[in-house]
Amino acid sequence: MKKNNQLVIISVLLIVGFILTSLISYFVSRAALRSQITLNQLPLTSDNIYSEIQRDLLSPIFISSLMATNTFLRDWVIQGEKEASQITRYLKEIKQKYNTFTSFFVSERTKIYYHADGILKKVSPNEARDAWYFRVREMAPDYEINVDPDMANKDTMTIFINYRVYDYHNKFMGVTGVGLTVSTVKRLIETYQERYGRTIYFIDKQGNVQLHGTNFSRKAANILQMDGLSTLAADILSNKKDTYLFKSAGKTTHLNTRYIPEFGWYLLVEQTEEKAVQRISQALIINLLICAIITVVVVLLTKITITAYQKKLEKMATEDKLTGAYNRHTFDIIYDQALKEARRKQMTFSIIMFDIDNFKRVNDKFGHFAGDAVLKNIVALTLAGIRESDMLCRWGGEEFLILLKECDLTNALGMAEKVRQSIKDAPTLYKGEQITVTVSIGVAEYHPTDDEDSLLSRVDNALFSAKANGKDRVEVETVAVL
Ligand code: GH3
Ligand code: MG
Ligand code: MG
Repeated sequence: MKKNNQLVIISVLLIVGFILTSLISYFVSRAALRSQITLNQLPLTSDNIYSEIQRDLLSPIFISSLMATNTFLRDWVIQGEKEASQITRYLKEIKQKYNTFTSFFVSERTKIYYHADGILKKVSPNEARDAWYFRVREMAPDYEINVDPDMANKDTMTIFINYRVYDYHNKFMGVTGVGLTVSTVKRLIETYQERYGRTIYFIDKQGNVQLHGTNFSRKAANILQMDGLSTLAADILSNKKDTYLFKSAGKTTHLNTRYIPEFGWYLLVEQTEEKAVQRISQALIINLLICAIITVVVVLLTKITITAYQKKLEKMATEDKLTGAYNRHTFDIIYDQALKEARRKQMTFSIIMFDIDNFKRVNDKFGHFAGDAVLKNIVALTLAGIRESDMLCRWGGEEFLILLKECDLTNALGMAEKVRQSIKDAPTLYKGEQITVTVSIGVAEYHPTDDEDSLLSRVDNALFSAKANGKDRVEVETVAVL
């Protein structure tokens, strides 16, 4: 019972310890992973995309500035915009040479919109689509970058560089510039999506999705209507912070936002943590499995060790070290049981007591170790001669007791004689010497009037008689009948 308690405590300690360390390492890893996503991966992606966009815009801005200061263009306008073919040829050359998506000029005087393929229309302040022109006309900086559908190209989403044009007296005379498709930005989005499983898209200041990759799975067109994002929309659109965490379709999603002033848009980079967390979860399961195996092995080993140790202790407590016969302490217990049993069941039992004759001489002649060998040999011989239910005990130095259960005096006498003879007949071999010893034996049978001492003193007397009567013999002492 105690042994099992210890095992239960060890198991519980191991299991609790293992589970705790495994869980702690799981949560630490997950926190590290999350901060890596939010502090590292997403901002880096956002930075990269932003710097690519800026790099892509650099050369169109330069081209547009050249167009705005081009003397041909300005002279042609000053001279009254006579031949439209001249300006469209110029715009076409710009478009072809610099591989832009479109190129244009809008005249302030005539409000005509010229582009590479001819005259498109006249811009009007009443037309919402032309609002950009009237905005640029009023603005202070030399140019703006604007993302709009291109009227000249089936309303393809286009990044326009709108550059103000002045005549030689610094008077505003129109707007020129080039347009680029958003395909480069789109390609960038795809690359990041494929390589890192990130979702990248742009929203305008109202939250409308303006640009996204091919596998964009959100159904709503505005983040205000998006699952998980709607509650964050206000913060995102006011640029309150740049990292967010939300649940969408049951997945924990990390979001990084960045305002792109060139477009007036927000760049949103999202990543779910499920895949990466899955790896950590697998590690957790493997950890727990290993821990379970270790626990089972440790508990088994402990059980085996404790059992073996306990057996050893039991042996030490009950047996005589030299001979392996029972010790006196054990004899007391068995003897007590035998007495009680005999009284209760009205059964009999007998006791044999024997002492080696002239043992001192053996020690003197052959040495103490030879004496030990003789003692061991006698125990072996005796054990071979008695029944399994009989119990041999080393009573003193070279004195032994045999408790014979359910055995009357006659049988006990026979047994004693057998023991005496077998010892006499089998000398002990020690370092080439043959040591023959004899034993004197006393026998007594239990009598219902016996207490603990009386039976033992009878058998002791019997042994004394055997010694007195010449040793190497068996004597009996019976209860004196009054
Ligand atoms: P007796 O026939 O009268 O019994 O003569 P004895 O020589 O056997 O006399 P006694 O019983 O007095 O001597 C017992 C001797 O047994 C003395 C002691 O040194 C020896 N002895 C007791 N225990 C051990 C033991 O464990 N090993 C050895 N080698 N000798 C022991
Ligand atoms: Mg003796
Ligand atoms: Mg003795």
